[in-house]
Amino acid sequence: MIFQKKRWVLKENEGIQFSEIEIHNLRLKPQIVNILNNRNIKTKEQIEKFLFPTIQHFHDPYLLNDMQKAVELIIKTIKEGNKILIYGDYDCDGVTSTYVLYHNLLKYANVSYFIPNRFTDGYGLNIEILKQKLNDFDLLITVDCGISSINEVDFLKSQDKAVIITDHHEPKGKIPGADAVINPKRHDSTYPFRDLAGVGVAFKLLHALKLKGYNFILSNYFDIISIGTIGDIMPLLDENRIIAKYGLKKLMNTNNVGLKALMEVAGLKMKQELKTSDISYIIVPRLNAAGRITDAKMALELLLEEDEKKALEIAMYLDEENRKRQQIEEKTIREAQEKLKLNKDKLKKKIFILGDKLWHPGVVGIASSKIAERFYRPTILFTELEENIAKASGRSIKGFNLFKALQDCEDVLIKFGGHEGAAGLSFSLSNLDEFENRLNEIAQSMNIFTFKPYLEIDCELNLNQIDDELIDQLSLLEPFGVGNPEPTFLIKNVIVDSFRFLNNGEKYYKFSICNTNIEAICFENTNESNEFAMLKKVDIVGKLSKNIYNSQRRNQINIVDIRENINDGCFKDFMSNIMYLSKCEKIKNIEHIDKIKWDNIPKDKKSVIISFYYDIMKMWWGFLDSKIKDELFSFFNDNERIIKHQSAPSELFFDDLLVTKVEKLKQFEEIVDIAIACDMPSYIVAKNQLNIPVYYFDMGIYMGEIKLNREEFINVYNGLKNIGFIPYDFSGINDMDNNKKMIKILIIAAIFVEAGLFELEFTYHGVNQLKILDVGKKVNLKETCVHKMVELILEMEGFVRANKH
Ligand SMILES: [Mn+2]
Repeated sequence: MIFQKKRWVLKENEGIQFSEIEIHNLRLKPQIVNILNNRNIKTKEQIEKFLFPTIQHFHDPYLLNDMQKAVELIIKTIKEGNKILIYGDYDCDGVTSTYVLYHNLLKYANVSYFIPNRFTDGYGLNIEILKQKLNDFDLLITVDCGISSINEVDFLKSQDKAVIITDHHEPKGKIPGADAVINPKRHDSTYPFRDLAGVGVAFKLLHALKLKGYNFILSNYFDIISIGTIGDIMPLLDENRIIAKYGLKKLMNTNNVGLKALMEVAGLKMKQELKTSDISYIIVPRLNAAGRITDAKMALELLLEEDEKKALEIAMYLDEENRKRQQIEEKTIREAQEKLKLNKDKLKKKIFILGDKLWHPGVVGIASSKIAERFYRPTILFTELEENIAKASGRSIKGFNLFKALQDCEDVLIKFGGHEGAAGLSFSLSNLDEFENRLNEIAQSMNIFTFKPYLEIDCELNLNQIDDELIDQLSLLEPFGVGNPEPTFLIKNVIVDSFRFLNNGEKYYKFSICNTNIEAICFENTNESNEFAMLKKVDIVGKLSKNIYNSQRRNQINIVDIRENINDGCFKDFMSNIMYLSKCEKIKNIEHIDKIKWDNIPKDKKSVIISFYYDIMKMWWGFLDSKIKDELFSFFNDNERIIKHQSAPSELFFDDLLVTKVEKLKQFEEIVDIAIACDMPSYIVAKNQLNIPVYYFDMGIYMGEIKLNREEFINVYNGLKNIGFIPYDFSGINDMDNNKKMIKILIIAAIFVEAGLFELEFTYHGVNQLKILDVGKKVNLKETCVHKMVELILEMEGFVRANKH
């Protein structure tokens, strides 16, 4: 059975019926209105602003604190012919910020720039550098840095320098004593939007100057500004959405010679249309590469270069640096994963902190983001540049504010800074354990679901609601990115037609959807190819797009997650469980069943929970409010443990695993400490398979209440033979409880199958007879393995129940 990989969370709009809204002569479909509503875009005015952003929607730059002071100071400096130094940063945001401010001021001012070297100068203002450059400037303007440089600014003031800080990093209490501090995240800020990138703040400063009469053609820079904004993973909302929308358009025919060269080298030149992902996965890594490996100045030089031939050379150099970066990064990720696998204790932690002397400080940031994504854990990777000092970079998951957590650990850190989702820090290695414990304590106090990967779904659709108009209207929500993800839809009860794998090595797949012109395609690797190839009916979470081939349009669902429709798969698994069980050996010493209660389950141990009946009961009792689910999960929820189903990937980082297809049990032996069987069949399987402690947890689910009797065998046999179908509420079985009835029917049917009497199909409603087989001789059903195993289970359960108290 194919299970979903993540928890599916449908954004709820309970009871709200969305109707069409007409804007700009366009009748917006109710699903679009629903999605916008989910994203807090509710009124007609908000919707119009969102779908049709224009530069008129930019906020007044003078709403930023200190903007007036900063502008006056710059005008004064220019008038007096004094020198300006722009102090930037080595990442993409820092480089683009520096470029945009420098390139515009160049027309009016005596201006120079400085991009620090990540390895020799470090992030932010550096006093040694400032000392060296004292004669080169009268006014220093920071971009994308400076908000924590209190001492450095004090030093500059003591040297009679004017200082303007422009930054977007979180201020830590006191802000520097500069002449002006422009940062939308200032605690006293009343600016309507706080998520500008460093380059966005630099743009606001230029905008403010423009309003004072400087002739900057800022629309020419939207491509560069959008690159910095997307590169710094800022949410594409409000002003950032305007920047990204115009930036992507501008990028198609940029006037920047260097950028043009870079796009050519990276293979973007041929594209008909550019997406946010082209910026984040193709352009940004190349602009960042030099700063990660050697020196970011080359990235800035590329943007400043006006000669096509030279620009191409720099672009090729950056492309090569990017390749090097990729190799170093992949090696780091591999090694970090090795460390996790070798250290089970680390693996069980909510927060990962890993380090290695040999790791490259330029890639620990991206490597940590990959580990965070793969394991769904906030991750900090560090390297050791100076003796005993860890230089680290961390990335978080949604809902865990890394910056705040670091703030709570401030006393064991040397330096830290950043945002909710990403941070840079350094600490003494002697504080490593203390730091790790403190961070994990913070994590332990949080809701367990914070650490459980989930998939947010915008809206549920019927297949017949997927049409050209809906897909075309969706494109109005672009550009997608952080803060405005591409909408995902839940589509249930999809009948799979002509399933095929697309290539051999990587198991991408594709199928048509029965009775529609829609195709579903998945670019995620799947390991369980056999199970996939047999898919019949599925529920899908996916994104919608159109595919035009030979001027023929076909609508497409890009699968994000998929599960086999519970109706079919669980019967298959239950039958395979019974068959598997019947081949297990008897347990010799049944007097020694190790019973365990929830209270006694060791909290520091990772466990595998085995439930023979789970899926089938879940189906029968309903998917969400099943009794068994509540019981099974109550302990784990109460104790903030996390359960993951056997079929989801990266089981390594879950505290507890749930296995319902018992033949798969063995493969988890390596990564868990104990096994907890929730029923007797599971106990027998676990005892047969595992070399770790196996406990029996009595959930009160007994096969013993399902006493098989001769009359019922005959009733089922005759039903299958004469009518060809046995419904699960079959009156030929005397039990009142429908669950027990169903399990009884399934077991009897399994015995018939083993005895070779019928070919059967197990469906949602009951058992279907496909073929009556000719056995030729009288069979003794009691001699079948299934029957013997049932007898054994009854015996063992009887023993357990007799000794219950
Ligand atoms: Mn930045």
